[in-house]
Amino acid sequence: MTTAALLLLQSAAAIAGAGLWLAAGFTTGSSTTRADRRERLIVTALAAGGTLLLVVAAVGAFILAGRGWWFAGEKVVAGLPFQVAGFAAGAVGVSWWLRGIRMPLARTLVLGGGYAMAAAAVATWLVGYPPQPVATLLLGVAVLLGTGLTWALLTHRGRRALAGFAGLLAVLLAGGVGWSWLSDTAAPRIEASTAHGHDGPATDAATATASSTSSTSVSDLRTPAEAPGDVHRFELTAARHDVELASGDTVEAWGFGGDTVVGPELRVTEGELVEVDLANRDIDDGVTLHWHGYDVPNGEDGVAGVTQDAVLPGERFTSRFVADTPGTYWYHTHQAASEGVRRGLYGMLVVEPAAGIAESLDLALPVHRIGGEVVVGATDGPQSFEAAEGDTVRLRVANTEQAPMRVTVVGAPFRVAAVDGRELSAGDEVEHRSVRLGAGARADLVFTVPDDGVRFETDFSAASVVVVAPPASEGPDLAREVSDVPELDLLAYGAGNGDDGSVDAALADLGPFTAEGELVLDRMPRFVGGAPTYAYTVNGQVFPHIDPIGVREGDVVKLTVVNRGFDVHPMHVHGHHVLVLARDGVPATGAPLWLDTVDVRPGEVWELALVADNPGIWMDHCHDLSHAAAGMMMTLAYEGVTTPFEHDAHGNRPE
Ligand SMILES: [Cu+2]
Repeated sequence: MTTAALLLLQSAAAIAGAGLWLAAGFTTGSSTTRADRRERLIVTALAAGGTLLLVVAAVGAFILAGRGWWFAGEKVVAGLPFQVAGFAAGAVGVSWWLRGIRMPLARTLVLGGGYAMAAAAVATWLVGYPPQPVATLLLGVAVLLGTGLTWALLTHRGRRALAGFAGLLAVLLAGGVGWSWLSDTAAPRIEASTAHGHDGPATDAATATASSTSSTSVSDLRTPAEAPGDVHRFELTAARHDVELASGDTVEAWGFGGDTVVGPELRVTEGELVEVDLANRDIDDGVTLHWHGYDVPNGEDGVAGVTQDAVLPGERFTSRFVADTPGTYWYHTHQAASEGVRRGLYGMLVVEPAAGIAESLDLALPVHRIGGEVVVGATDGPQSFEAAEGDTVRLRVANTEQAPMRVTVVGAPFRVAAVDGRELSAGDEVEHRSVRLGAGARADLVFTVPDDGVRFETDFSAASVVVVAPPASEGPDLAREVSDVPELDLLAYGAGNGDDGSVDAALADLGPFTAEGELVLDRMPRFVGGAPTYAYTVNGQVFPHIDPIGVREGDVVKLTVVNRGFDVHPMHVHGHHVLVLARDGVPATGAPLWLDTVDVRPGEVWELALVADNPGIWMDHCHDLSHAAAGMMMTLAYEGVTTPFEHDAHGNRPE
């Protein structure tokens, strides 16, 4: 059984088990005399069924613990004690009730047991991972107070007892909500902790002096004025504009210029110095330019509230970076992006190798959804490109959407030549395979055009297909559902068995790990920006309160990313690529796979290596941008780097 299915089954059993015990408690009725045979049968059956489900939940928790403590921590540490105590109370209560003795207390025990089991079930959402002692304690007190209130009701203790228990419960609830709200107002945790070297008040002054002299602002981590390379300049103006889609619909889009949904393609050559002037005409929320997958200096990274302020209407910002890494990238706003990117504030960035492109045709096609249509490149609906038979084509595909996408090439074998802007060595040609791209990810597909051409398809839309074919042909006439095409496993793709080409060799080149980080992804109720939210969490916290992954320049960082939730999380790390070591304990065996966006499905565990070679404060977040807006953002922060920008000032919204 998959870990995701186990998580679901375990939670369902815990909830249903508690539900049956509570039902048994309510069925014990209000009469003070011994129940009739039918009532006794019902209560016995409910309690037995509830107990069976609790056993299923407990076994599930232990199997999950075997898959990784991240999946089961709170279920074992908090849930199991609640369940055992609840069962003990409930069993005593039922046995008394069946014999008709100590009636009010018997029923109180059955109901109280049910409350404890319910607390165990909700611990998954309220206590989470890592298990929080305070939340566990509050749950326990709530169970006791609820049981006390029940006892006061059943024994007709009078108003004072009732009001006492109800009042304490209300205080507890208010305290829990208040504590959660207070955590939301606590100081942000965006910079690396400077706790290193502190060993007492006597050295505080010295440490402060040392760190102030050695600290660097993100504003100083810009591309130097004297950077080498011929300048290749672009101007982008962010503005609202109406776009007429091929479907005939007009959508109100936000864009970086032109009359299409997508912004202009920025195509540069390796070695050039790229300068992009951004102006904001009328995007009231403000905009920025983030170079997704291109590892620019930190000050050029374009994250509002972390590396710069949002560019408001009438304002400008110039990004500069040396294009020294050929590959396929994209750019988009990193200010209120969950709305801005969806509405069209994105485009492609292609860095061509200085030696030129080996293929005869080079296409860069982002895939996006707007106004209910799927736009491939600048076109929704079918489109075609001409190429002669025998021509080679490099198709650079970017998923600029929020959900994973599967793509395939129909009519010819193809090779995955690059992923996330990094070439893959010696991948074989494959046929009848699909490539899965998480939100934000890119792949370069290379193929040779046959006499009747090829068709490029995505599982986002059967209508928005791209045909590449000789002039006389209309493309291959093969009906195929992308979702039916088996998925190519990129962890086992490409030459990895040679001495030099393997993941192990790539890892050995990096040297031993000197730092580590663990990201446990989940969904829990939290305050986000002052509003109660069913939030997306990392290690039980939401932005900006998630402890950063703190590193020093030169560190080799082992990252473990775990998804305990039921949503896919395409985790994107800025300024760096990560080498995939293993997924669910299975080592990567293909060509070394360097990603900037790791699509972590429910129940998955990814082990990654990152080289800290680009100082700064870097966002590390989910690229399902609605998840990012609901808390799932944190930083990879270099010691000694500070930011003068504030995540909640100047209209900044870093997501
Ligand atoms: Cu997510």
